[in-house]
Amino acid sequence: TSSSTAPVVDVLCVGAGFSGLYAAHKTTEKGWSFAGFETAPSVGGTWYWNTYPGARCDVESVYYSYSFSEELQQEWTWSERFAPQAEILAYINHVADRFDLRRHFQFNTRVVSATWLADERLWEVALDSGETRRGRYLLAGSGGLSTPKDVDVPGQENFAGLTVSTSRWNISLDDLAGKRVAVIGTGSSGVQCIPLIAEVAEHLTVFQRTPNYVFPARNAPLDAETVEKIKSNYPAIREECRHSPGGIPDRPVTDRAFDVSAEERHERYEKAYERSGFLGVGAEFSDLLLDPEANETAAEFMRGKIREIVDAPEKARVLEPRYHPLGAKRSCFGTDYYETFNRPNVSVVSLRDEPIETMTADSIVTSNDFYQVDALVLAIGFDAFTGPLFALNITTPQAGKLQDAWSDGTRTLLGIMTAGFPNFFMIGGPQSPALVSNVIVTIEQAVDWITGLIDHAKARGAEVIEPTSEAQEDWVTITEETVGQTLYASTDSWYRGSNIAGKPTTFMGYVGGVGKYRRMCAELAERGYPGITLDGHTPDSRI
Ligand code: NA7
Repeated sequence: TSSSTAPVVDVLCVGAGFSGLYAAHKTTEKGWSFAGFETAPSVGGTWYWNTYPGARCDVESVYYSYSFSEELQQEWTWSERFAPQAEILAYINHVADRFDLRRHFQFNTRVVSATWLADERLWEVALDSGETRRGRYLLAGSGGLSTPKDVDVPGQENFAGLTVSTSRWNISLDDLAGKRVAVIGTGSSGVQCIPLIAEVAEHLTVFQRTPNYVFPARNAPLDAETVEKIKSNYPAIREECRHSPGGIPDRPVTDRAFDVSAEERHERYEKAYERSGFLGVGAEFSDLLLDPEANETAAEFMRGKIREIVDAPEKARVLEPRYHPLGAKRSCFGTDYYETFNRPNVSVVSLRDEPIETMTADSIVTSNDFYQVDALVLAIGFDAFTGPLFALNITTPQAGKLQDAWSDGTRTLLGIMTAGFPNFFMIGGPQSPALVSNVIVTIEQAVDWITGLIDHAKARGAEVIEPTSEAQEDWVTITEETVGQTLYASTDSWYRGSNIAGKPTTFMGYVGGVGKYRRMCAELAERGYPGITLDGHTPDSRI
């Protein structure tokens, strides 16, 4: 079963999404050999799979795109402020063709395990085809939101009607036409597909567990003038993104919610609501994610909007978010989301009031009632960050399996490396800024930094790169102290792993900002990479 004839490569890489493609480009340009593996038949990663109606990015496309090539950013023109999934996928395909990257990947191929061969100082990946491949470095470009959460809706296996998951959408919207449809889940995916399903379904029942804050996306076509303005200034805009908190041009605020009068606060929220996006209501004051009372002013503003939009007071009551602070769990951006609940064919069931007890062949049974449905749409989220990594069964002789090393919580250095797993690098991994930023900025930075570190090691004739456990503890402390000051730390969400039963709760991101993170990474490089051993040696075990 082994392909011992296949050459040993420099870089083995999992995934042909934004991460894997840039890694392939960057490393092969350096002349390193590269072998990538992708489960899907083609490139795109999360944008390959998430084809549900209404799927689009809620980071503006002019920022949510690669910055490594000036030619690329000049020749590609985005059509909308927030590009739909199909356009983002077309862009990724364009990049793959333009830089001739497909030839570096084996598609329809899943990595089933990755094992560090300590004597040979090589990684060996086993593929679902039965083949194995060996390489010096293992890169995980497997994504943060790529492993769908297991279905945990009681009795779902009894349901005999059409069932589809947003993250593996394989039907057309027409297949839901004239049907009684149930959507379970009201995170970003549910919020994006609900208004479109409502237009075709005979009846749509939304089963909502936790109402979230849904801001108007304010999507619109991009006019030629805006595009021209951005393109003529792209390098500077990209530079601003790289040094910003969130990977998008910043709108710095220094004043706190109670620094201004109630009237002024309201006016500012109104303007922010018009602007929307990640620099909208949730970013209007500097303390909204720090002070629960400050946050409550923004939360109550949003509840007011919902009461204004939704005609039926009972529906509005159910839709009003009240179980978590605004922004502490991923905010959603919708188009006609709350308006959709004014349609006569749309109803909402609060699972907080009446939990699902079971399902039958054609109904959902709650503690109070039963709802007859023909089709079930699951928008229940992902096993974020660690799900895709653990699926790789990454093992070393000294540390065992990654899932065992992290059984009490995720531990990384910079979200890029982890002790006990030499020559293993994560692109946009847990405890990097990927979680709460424009992920493309973090992906490019991570690949550039990783290749810089490998260059440094090669220049010294070192083959094995590994963080010390002391340095890793330093980073874990930094990420925990940074998040500990915020309302993220006390809110249950997929950010912390609390959407998966039994998953240890560790916050999955560094929330100090991409700019600050970039500086810290650069500084480590300038200092000769303290905290990282090269063939067992390091200038300092701490960062
Ligand atoms: P999310 O944001 O994790 O949302 C999942 C939704 O599904 C959320 O409303 C959950 O309610 C709900 N859910 C999950 N399991 C159940 C069960 N068993 N019963 C009822 N409701 C359930 O995933 P998305 O795909 O929408 O978005 C993921 C990210 O993609 C998003 O944040 C962006 O970064 C892009 P809960 O809140 O847990 O009560």
